[in-house]
Amino acid sequence: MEYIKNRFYESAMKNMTDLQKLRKDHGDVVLGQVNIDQVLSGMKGIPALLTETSKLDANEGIRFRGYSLPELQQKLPKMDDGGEPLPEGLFYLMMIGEIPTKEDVINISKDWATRAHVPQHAFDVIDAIPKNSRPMTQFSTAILSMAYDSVFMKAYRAGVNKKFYWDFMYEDVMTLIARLPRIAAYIYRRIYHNGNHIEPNPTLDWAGNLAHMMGHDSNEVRNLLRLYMVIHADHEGGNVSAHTTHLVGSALSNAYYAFAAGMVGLAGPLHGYANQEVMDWISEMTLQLGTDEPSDAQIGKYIEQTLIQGRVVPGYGHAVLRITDPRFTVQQQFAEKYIVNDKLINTVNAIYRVAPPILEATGKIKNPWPNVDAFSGSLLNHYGITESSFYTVLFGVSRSLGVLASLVFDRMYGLPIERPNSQTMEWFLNKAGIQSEG
Ligand code: CMX
Repeated sequence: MEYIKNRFYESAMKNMTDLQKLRKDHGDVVLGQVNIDQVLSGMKGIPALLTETSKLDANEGIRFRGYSLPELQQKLPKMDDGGEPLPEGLFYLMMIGEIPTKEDVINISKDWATRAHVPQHAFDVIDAIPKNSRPMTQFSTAILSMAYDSVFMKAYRAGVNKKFYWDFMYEDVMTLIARLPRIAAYIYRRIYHNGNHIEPNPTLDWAGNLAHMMGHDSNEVRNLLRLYMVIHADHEGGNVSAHTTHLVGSALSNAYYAFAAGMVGLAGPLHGYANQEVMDWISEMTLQLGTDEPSDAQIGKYIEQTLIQGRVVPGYGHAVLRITDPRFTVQQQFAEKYIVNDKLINTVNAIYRVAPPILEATGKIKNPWPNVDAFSGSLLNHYGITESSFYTVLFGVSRSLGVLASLVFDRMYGLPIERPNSQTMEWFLNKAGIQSEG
């Protein structure tokens, strides 16, 4: 729909003058100092990226274009009263910077429905991969296989002027987002339901259709997936999936390449795979203890054992946050609203009581509080989506909204190829004024 594209163009163009002014007249403004610890601890805290879609505050959590998650639950359009916000609305907000009307959201839903057809070769590629390969392997490979369809790549090869790159990137981004629920559901049904696939229903919203195609088609699951897609959509620009998508895109790789790379990053256990790890860790605990209703004392001992083994407690800690992740809290509230007495959710809540003081007492873990992944698996599990090895794929479908919106901004702003400077150990030793002891 040209309407959304035009609105994006108008709103993003307003920033172009600022961007040009910043680069031309204020390029020498110093943004801060970088110390050795920041570089050697994963570039934490270095302001190095321009990302419009969302901003993370260590002590408050994520804000999308200025709106916190509870505010978005209030303000974004919903399918029905009392339901959860539609991810289409969040996408609109990230792209345009304004809360959409219900009509805007329906426009996006319809646009995505018309683009949702997945080419047969993507299914063939999935089917050629061993069924027991990781779902994220199948997901990222299928995304990569669709690069064949990239209109950006074709336009680039045809020599289109760079000022129009954003337009072709927008087209690829919209098409790719539209196709992801079908790809994800296909992988889900292939692995866990004997390839018994469910055709899409184009009258449903993006997340509702995903619930439908996965075969978990109740109103509550639709609402859960709408919420899930909103809360996982973006976490400013520096996290591994967002940064990777941006970095690969900076080489003018198309959206399929860039997003597939971002998804491979999301698949790591310190990032999106943590949602499965949480479930595995709890399963191991209940198996070892011989009960699915462990006491706080038992949980505490298990956490200590995990730390002694030199493993991480999955779902806890964060590279930026220094509080309980609001995405955790929102899911906890969803459980309180809809679910009565689920043993796994009780255990997740008990871990939340027990883990923070133990993690804090180590003296080295900077954030002892739970992140988004600590809760999500238990909610999905409650509604019968018990296949935890699939959970990171759901995270990936959601993450497309933020990182692909950012990719359109990147091409709109004409951001250049990313190329930070690297140094040898000798250089760092010289800077520190010390000699090698090796
Ligand atoms: N359990 C045990 N140790 C932990 C820990 C946890 N949950 N969180 C941090 N630590 C450790 C680190 O491994 C590090 O140890 P070393 O000094 O021995 O290397 C030390 O505490 C300091 O780490 P930090 O500065 O507090 O945390 P980082 O920024 O390096 O890492 C994160 C952040 C999320 C990778 C880390 O907290 C972690 O591994 N958590 C568990 C995995 C997880 O839940 N990841 C999901 C994050 C959200 C997401 O992206 O989806």
